[in-house]
Amino acid sequence: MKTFLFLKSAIIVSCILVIAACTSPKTKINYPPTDLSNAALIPKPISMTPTHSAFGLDSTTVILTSATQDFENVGQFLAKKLRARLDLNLPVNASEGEAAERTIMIHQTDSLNMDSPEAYELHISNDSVLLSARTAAGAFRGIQTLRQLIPEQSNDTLAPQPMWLIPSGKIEDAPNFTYRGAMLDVARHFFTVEEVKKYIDLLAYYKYNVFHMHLTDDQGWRLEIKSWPKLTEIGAQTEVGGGPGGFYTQEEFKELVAYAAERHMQLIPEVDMPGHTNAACFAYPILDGTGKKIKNYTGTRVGFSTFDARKDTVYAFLDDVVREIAAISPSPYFHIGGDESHATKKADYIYFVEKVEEIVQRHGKRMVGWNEIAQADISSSTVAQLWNEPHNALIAAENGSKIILSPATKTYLDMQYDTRSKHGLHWAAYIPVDDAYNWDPETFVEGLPRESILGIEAPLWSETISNSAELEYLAFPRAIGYAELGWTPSEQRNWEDYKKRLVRQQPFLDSNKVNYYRSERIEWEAP
Ligand code: TNX
Repeated sequence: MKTFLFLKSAIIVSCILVIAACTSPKTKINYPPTDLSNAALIPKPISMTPTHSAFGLDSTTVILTSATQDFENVGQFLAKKLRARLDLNLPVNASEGEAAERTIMIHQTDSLNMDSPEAYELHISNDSVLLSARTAAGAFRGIQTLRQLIPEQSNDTLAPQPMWLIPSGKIEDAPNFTYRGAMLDVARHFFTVEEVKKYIDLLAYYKYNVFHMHLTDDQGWRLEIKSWPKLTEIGAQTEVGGGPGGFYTQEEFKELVAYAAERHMQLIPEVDMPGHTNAACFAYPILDGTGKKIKNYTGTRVGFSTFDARKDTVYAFLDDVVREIAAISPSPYFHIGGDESHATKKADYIYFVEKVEEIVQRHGKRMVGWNEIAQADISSSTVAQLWNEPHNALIAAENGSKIILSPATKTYLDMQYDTRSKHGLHWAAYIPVDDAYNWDPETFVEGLPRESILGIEAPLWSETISNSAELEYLAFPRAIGYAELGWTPSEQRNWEDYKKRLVRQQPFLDSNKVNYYRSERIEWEAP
């Protein structure tokens, strides 16, 4: 019986392949469904070996996984996405699965050619898809590749039910950088839990593994701190332009952490200090170091607020804040901001950063800070995030610290595309879609050794945006390019080739109602 079913499915797939090759294209460009090397994968995998046939994904397909819960969860995630997109209800690890004629097997193995924990291999043949990975994170990255390989249209010609042809062959893949992040500023404007989740989910599709939340700034404090309730009772009620603001309860924050973790992304919380602290000082004036009367702030200036770096109460406060957040944040990192503290004396700034590093470490976390923190005597486990000062990144690297690359002129998602952009700023640069892609993180900072680079991150500051549509206008399609800069080695990146693959993200972006910017430098197909 099993052999018969197998033969039947092989015959159906072969007939469909012949018909697919002969029928006239429904869309402008027809990509042969069986040529893996034509697949529009972003980020581009390290190696692809086509075998010029296809796996027919249909309602008889079953998903099987290694027995551990984390691998089973990856299978469930795939099933959930296929249900939503294709209306296919594929069972995961159902008992009758063993006898199925078409299987997607997600399997743990220690013998892969590449040693990154996020490495995976995909072997796609006529009757099976075998996804092998060392860890569930690797399997999860492989699942994204598989999702991207499923064509928009099913071939309904001969099979009794719709069938999606996935090109056969072998993919071996692993990331170039271990850290591939995106940051969202929820302080200048508040974004709801649902809006944040939507962004995280889109980033996961492109294999991001870090989501950094800029939780506090002059205009608002966005996370409940139980021991200092006025931070949100008072400090969360404002935002740029005078809107109502908002904050996340600790339960909601945990929900976001779990949502990211389900996508094998860590969520890094940032509490910006000693500058960018007007909202905190407005809630608790005792923290203030400017000596001025504090009012709430809904403008967009920077560099006017500071904690009092010489006051014990400030460190008692920070100990509570870091303790409460560390308790609900599984990420090994805690981001202390540290940027643009123009209202803090230099000696006070250095003293402050060193004291806060101790607090962060006492609560079991590694500190991350914007490049200014390299002025202090930071420990080598601390990470510096470059945004504007290569010399400070070099100092930090010499000291043994790892560097996250977020140069404002290349990676700032809040920079406008061009002079006609509806949202965004342009103090660092205009960043059109090709400029965002055409640079090399490994050589960007002269003299910075490759081994000092942890990875790249694209920050999205929210002075000019306040909802998902505006966020997506700035983030997409540029964030898709940063995904490839973080994952694919530079020798394998090429703008002309990338541009063609980017156009083919359109169905995914449209079906997910992503308000991407239709840059004229990309030949989008008519909607
Ligand atoms: C600089 S970059 C800032 C932010 C602003 C951003 C606007 C950095 C560490 N600080 O406070 O929102 O420019 O582009």
